[in-house]
Amino acid sequence: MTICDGEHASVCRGCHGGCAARVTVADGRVMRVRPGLGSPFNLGQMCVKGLSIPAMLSHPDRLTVPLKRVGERGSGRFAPVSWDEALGDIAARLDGFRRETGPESVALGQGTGRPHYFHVIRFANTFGTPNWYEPGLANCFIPRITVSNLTYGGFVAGDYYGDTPPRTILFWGHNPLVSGPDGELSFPVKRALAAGAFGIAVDPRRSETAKRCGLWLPIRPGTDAGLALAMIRAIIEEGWYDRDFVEQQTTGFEELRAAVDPYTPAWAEAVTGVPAAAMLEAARRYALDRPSILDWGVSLEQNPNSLQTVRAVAILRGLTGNLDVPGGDVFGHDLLGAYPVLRQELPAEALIRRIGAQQFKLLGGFRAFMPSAHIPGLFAAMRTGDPYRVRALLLFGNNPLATVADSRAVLESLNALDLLVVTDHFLTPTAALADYVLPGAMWPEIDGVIELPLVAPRGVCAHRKLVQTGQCRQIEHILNDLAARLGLAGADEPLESIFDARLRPAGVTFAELAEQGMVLAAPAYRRYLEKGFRTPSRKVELFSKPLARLGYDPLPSYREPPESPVATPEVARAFPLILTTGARRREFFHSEGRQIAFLRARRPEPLVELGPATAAQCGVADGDWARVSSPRGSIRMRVRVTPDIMEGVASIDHGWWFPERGAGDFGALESNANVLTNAGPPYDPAFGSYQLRGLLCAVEKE
Ligand SMILES: Nc1nc2c(c(=O)[nH]1)N[C@H]1C(S)=C(S)[C@@H](COP(=O)(O)OP(=O)(O)OC[C@H]3O[C@@H](n4cnc5c(=O)[nH]c(N)nc54)[C@H](O)[C@@H]3O)O[C@H]1N2
Ligand SMILES: Nc1nc2c(c(=O)[nH]1)N[C@H]1C(S)=C(S)[C@@H](COP(=O)(O)OP(=O)(O)OC[C@H]3O[C@@H](n4cnc5c(=O)[nH]c(N)nc54)[C@H](O)[C@@H]3O)O[C@H]1N2
Ligand code: SF4
Ligand SMILES: [Mo]
Repeated sequence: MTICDGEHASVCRGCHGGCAARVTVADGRVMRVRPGLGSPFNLGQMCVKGLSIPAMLSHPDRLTVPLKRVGERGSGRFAPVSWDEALGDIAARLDGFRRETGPESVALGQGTGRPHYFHVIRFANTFGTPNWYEPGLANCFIPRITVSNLTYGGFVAGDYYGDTPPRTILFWGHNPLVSGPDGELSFPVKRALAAGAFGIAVDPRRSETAKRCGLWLPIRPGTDAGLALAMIRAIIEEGWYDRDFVEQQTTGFEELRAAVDPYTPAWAEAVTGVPAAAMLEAARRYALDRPSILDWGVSLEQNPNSLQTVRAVAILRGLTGNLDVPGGDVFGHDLLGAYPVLRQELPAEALIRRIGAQQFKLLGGFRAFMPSAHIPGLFAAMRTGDPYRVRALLLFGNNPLATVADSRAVLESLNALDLLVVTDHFLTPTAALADYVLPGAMWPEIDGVIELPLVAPRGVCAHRKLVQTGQCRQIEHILNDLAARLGLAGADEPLESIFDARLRPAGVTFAELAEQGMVLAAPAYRRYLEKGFRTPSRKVELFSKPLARLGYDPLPSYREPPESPVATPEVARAFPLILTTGARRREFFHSEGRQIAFLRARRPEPLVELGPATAAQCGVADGDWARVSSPRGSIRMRVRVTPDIMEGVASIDHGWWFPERGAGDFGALESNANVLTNAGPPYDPAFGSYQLRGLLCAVEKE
């Protein structure tokens, strides 16, 4: 159903989503988008990405019909075909792979936090393949979610919405004023800082968020566990911890105290580069100037020590009692029921064949929160056939050539496939390699339900399809169509009845919620006083027995990044700078948005940021084009010299390609951060996280 002309309440899904929006439709087209009013999450504001949606919807390069490849792979030559022909052929080929080499030889991939997230998992389960992925997971959010569950029995996010504002906010490897909706939207964070909360930023860059903080702790990328362990030690030794909370609500305090003993402030200063006085000041304020929020980011996960890094930071909340209190970090409410992903349809033997499941138990194994395949392993299986050949890949809103580590290996893997199907909004470098490219709908063109904040929900919203562009389809409908052709379970269940079933705990139907816009749960605090925490001991587990049982260290520890001046001094001679990649930019969501003129005008080129002394050392000046190299390859980036970055560090944008050059030559590897990153071992032993931050590089004038 499409809706008639006029202004409609909707919800932006331009990133992980959730801003209330008002969409003006005329003649079946979106003419204008404005922020919706009344949402506590976006406070009547939207970002530039969200406001770019009219330009995205009607962009001349937009995919509007299914395409079939007619030239060589990579030639960029496609011909339009009907949906029936495309899906008929894809289904027949999937059926063939299923019979010839087993369903696990077909893999599914999707982008980060998409509206169709659970439906892709549902399709994988009913098709019988354990091999699905999302490009984050091992490197984005699964460590934070799993560690929160293990340590305090649920995910927490900052309480920016209640009557008690936070007094201190510790931003750790996180820049929410730009990156927004990962646990919070930017707008309430900005409000809390403006209202006087004292900010502390742990970041090699003085980021947009750090600039509004009272204390900036510039840290050597990849060494966060060292700083967190030293802060734990200081909080214990100085007696800054919450004695009552620790005594009554935690287990393993003495074991923790002994484990952190070696991590003195002097040791941590030498390892992390953060001055000891600043780290003590940060620890004291976070522990004592309460309530405090600890807002953590993806930087903690994009390294091969993600489990223990995230654990060390998570423990700070448990020691200081900043958990589940007004103005601290709070648990979510179960406003939505589980999505029917039909997990029972996936046979037990398939689970064992999931790539990476045996090795990375908290990513792909039975104890994993959302079991998925290990991306480097899966892409290796495509090109090497080890442990078996993955022959087909169906992608739904994912651009691995830009966003997965080691782009050259990704390219080789994609080229080795028998079938690559990409559903996207635009012809991306990845889509240009596909056998079929399918046109996906954008958020004003779909029905959806979303919880907010995304990870510790307090509210739930719904939005309806408002317009139709060309033959674009909502991905859940594409998957159901394929499922019907393959005779899979649940193919005919209407999306609206899934939404209705999920919304039962919120007490509304999809139709009602789309009409009223949002249901908010009343704030609730200190629920642990009644039932304890949802861990085996009912306490905050500073020492984790479940981790020990799985063969992982029950207490956090520091490991030097495997490629660093300390670990590999011989590599550091040729590549003397510390590399970090992917700090978010307001204008772009990962590899998206480069074709939108007003976004591109604001940020026309890929940047490498360097401090003045480092730039001088490398012989580059602000505005130069430079070669940035790592042991894996080299790319070109425009130099920005700024005092707002730690000396000795190079921070580069990720997600770059050049849509204006046309298919076949998108410049996919020219300025692509992932040419420099590492998809090889060592991996985090629990999650299989690989290295996107804390590597080595060199910069020289082009
Ligand atoms: N070097 C480096 N690499 C990184 C990171 C980093 O920090 N550094 N960050 C990593 C992280 S945390 C993540 S989550 C990943 C993100 O990786 P991706 O999810 O792959 O990134 P995107 O560029 O957002 O999305 C890929 C494609 O999905 C399409 N798309 C978006 N939404 C939809 C939709 O609703 N429907 C359809 N049909 N298509 C859609 C877009 O047009 C785009 O072409 O990148 C990772 N890669
Ligand atoms: N505009 C925009 N918003 C986004 C996205 C986007 O692409 N664009 N992507 C979304 C996704 S999928 C994600 S995962 C989130 C990520 O969002 P965040 O979690 O905020 O992560 P980043 O912006 O990648 O990095 C945050 C800060 O960490 C710093 N940093 C880099 N390396 C290290 C390190 O080793 N240690 C420490 N302590 N800090 C380091 C960077 O300088 C940066 O300022 O953003 C989401 N929101
Ligand atoms: S923050 Fe995300 S949801 Fe909000 S306007 Fe921007 S893109 Fe849309
Ligand atoms: Mo992410």
